[in-house]
Amino acid sequence: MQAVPVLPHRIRWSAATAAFQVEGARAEGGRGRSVWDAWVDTPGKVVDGATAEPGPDSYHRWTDDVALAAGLGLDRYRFSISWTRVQPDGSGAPCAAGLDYYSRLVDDLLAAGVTPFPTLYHWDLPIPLHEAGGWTVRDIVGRFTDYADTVAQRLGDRVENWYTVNEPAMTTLEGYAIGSLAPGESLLFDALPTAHHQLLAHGRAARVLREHGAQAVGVANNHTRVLGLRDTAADAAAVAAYDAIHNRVFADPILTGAYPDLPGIDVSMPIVDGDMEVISTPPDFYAINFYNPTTVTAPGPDNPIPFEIVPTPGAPVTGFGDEWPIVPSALRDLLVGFVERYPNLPPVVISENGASFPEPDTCDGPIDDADRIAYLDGHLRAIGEAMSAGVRVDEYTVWSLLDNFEWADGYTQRFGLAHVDFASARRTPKSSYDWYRRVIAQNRA
Ligand code: GBH
Repeated sequence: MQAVPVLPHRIRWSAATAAFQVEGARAEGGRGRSVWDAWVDTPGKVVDGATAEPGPDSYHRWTDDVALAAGLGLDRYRFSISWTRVQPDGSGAPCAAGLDYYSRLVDDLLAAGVTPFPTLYHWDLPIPLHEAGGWTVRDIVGRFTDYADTVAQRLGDRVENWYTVNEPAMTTLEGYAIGSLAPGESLLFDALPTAHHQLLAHGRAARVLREHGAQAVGVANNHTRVLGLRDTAADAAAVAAYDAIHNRVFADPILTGAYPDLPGIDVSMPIVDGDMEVISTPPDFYAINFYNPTTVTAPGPDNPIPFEIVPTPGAPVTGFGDEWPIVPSALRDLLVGFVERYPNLPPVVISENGASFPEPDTCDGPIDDADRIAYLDGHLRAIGEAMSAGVRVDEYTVWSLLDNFEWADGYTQRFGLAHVDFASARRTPKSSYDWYRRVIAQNRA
């Protein structure tokens, strides 16, 4: 058996899920509907018409998830809270059953020795708020802050660490710019104000959470290392443009207090006096979801977009194909590049990292997911190299604790350390689960 990676310093170990992807039970407990309910109920939006129900059915089987987390020896478990379970219409009085569910989950995690690390918003925007303009309008900021306050009133006595918003870049780019994820808008660059409203919602919610005793609050930003296809000035310009729109729009405001220049993109952010101070309140940690690099090249002459995304030459790929090249060194380079770009970078939390590969729908025992182990092993070694080069990394999180509903890809992409038979919701640890358990134990030894 190959030795597991051992990092140069001790870090915390975690694994993640998100409410819509694991809970099922969409009509139970007084839960309201989100843009993702509308999306899965629209024919043709999700592969095989999957509706996220029952899925892993964590609304009923959360104790199985707690047992999986404890069995790994996790320090922390990252899960998300469904806004529509807590405030079914996105505002107003809380729904007791929703808050009770998360309160039990928190209690059971603590009893199992696992620290809860919830995310307030992992893409499930309540429908009434979407109809009022969603993340395109400033009103959402106050709604989100009120939601954060409602959750913190109930859980703040036991939860000290919070993620506010998951991957604002994906909501802006996939949700509002190109429409490959809910709510499915095609605003192109006019989607950029949704970035500002998400970051401001984070900043305001962070203040409220701290008033309720929170110790550490951050955004979980999705970042990619941007590579040029060719070594030309035109491709370097394409790299700068894509890096600005995917990475810097979401990182610079937090870490420098200003948006980057967006060459070739004609849009201004809806900034009101004081916003940037709220957004750039020094964060306790900087969370990064990392999956893959992105290779770009200069656009063709009639392309209004200043870059073109192309497959990464020579890279093996995950179950997503060319969209998802496997290049672990890109994570090292990204982390080292971040410290160079943002000298005041706080300790980094890797809030998601993982991969999907084709796996069977049913199994009689542990699936031998050697490809997932190789992916995680490579990325942990890349993190170790970044740490040795001076990057402070405090925590690492695998996406995902268990197979779940993979958004537009339904149940066709499995990311779990544990296999889920979606006909019975039975969980079966894969080889990678045992491997991750050994990684955690060895790194503590
Ligand atoms: C993260 O997104 C999410 O936080 C998490 O919920 C998700 O399950 C995980 O990573 C794996 O994807 O081509 O229309 O099918 C990372 C960004 C967003 C990239 C969805 C792939 C596919 C959209 N991912 N996207 S589509």
